Amino acid sequence: MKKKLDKIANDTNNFLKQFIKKQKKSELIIPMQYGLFSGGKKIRSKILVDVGTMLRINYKSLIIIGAAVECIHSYSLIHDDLPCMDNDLVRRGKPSTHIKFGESTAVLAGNSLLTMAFEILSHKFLKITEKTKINLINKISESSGHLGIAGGQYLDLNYEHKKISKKKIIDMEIKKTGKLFSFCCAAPLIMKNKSKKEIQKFENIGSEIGLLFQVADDLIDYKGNSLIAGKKTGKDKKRGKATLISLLGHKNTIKYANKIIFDINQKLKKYGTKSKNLSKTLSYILNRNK
Ligand code: GRG
Repeated sequence: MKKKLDKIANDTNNFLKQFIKKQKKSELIIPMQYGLFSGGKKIRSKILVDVGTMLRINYKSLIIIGAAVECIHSYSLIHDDLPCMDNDLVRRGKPSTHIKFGESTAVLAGNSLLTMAFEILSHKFLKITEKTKINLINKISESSGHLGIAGGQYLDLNYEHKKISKKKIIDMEIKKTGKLFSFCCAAPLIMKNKSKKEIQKFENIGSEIGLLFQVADDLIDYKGNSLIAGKKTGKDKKRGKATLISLLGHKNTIKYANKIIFDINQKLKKYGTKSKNLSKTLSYILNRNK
């Protein structure tokens, strides 16, 4: 599993390096590269490759689409660390982008990574029909905006120091983290022109994977080692973040996470051995320590 993930990370980084190299230079390239290449796991690309391989989509296209996803993901991390958001000084074991380059540069580098995702998806080297490109861009935009990452982040900040119901916490975590995973699960079906119903089914699986990922992230914050995690831990409690751990406790949250895995695996059963890689990725997500 780790070997496959590292290969995907490597291929994605190589693609992005080449893509940036072919562009005209600008002052923002260095902070953008800092946000992109400072050691992210590329787990979203792995999910995309797992689902895409189930549908026999060629690896190269999956890496290109994953690269666009990773641009949006890196953008969200740069902005998440800003003083007006979670105010984090360290990310992936290194100074956050705004600590290294200043706040305004970090905002602009983040924005440029967002738009780079659309440059990648609309580029001619992605050998899919124009219609499919538009459908992918439509879905990834929806996942990133007020109904997705940005909206979820708004709720996350708004819920601090408040008593929030389980339903609302789950909705917030699915938006903030789950929607990008939904895109990764839906993209291969969009590429294969599957029905709306089938696409929705995989979007729902993606939301559950994202929720699992966020719960695992909260568990790392609760009990993890900051040196291994590459970021400060124990922050959620201090900031009064509304998490499932704060509501259900540590033990019940682990049970809840295992139940998510069980439910997803039930849904994947009908795909037989083709879904084996995706199932393995789920266990990795829960058991990771960074
Ligand atoms: C990006 C559209 C957009 C808006 C910005 C700041 C913000 C609004 C959203 C923040 C969302 C956020 C940071 C959610 C947390 C998701 C999460 C658990 C990130 C950690 O992901 P990993 O562990 O990171 O995959 P690596 O370092 O491995 O890449």
